[in-house]
Amino acid sequence: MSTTDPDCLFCKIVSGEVPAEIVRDGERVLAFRDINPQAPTHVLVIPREHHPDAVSAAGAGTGLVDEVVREAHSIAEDEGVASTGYRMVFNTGSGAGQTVFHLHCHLLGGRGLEWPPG
Ligand code: IU
Repeated sequence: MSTTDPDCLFCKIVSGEVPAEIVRDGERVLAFRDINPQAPTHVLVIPREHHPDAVSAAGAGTGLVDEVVREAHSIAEDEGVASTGYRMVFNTGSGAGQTVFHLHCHLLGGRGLEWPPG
């Protein structure tokens, strides 16, 4: 299976073809600030490999979802939002608002987060 998709926006961020404000540049995982932030901290954590969503990556048994979650928590600590609470969101499917079909975890924090979400 190919680990990149030439038409995928986040694969282009991984390759450097599309610019992003990188906050973590790991061996298997990359994190960058969302260009349309919904909270003072809004970081997207993605695997370098292309997987359309969290479920397909988990099904592949790569451990990447674990790694993404651990990285998001570590970034939350660095951003100073871990102690007050933060949200991780994996929009899955277009009906849930997924627009980029490359697994990504939205890390949101730094403001009050309501429940239920919109
Ligand atoms: P979604 O869960 O697939 O809707 O999230 C995609 C996110 O990617 C969304 O919050 C966009 O603002 C964000 N994004 C980005 O950070 N950089 C880009 O170049 C583009 C979208 I296009």
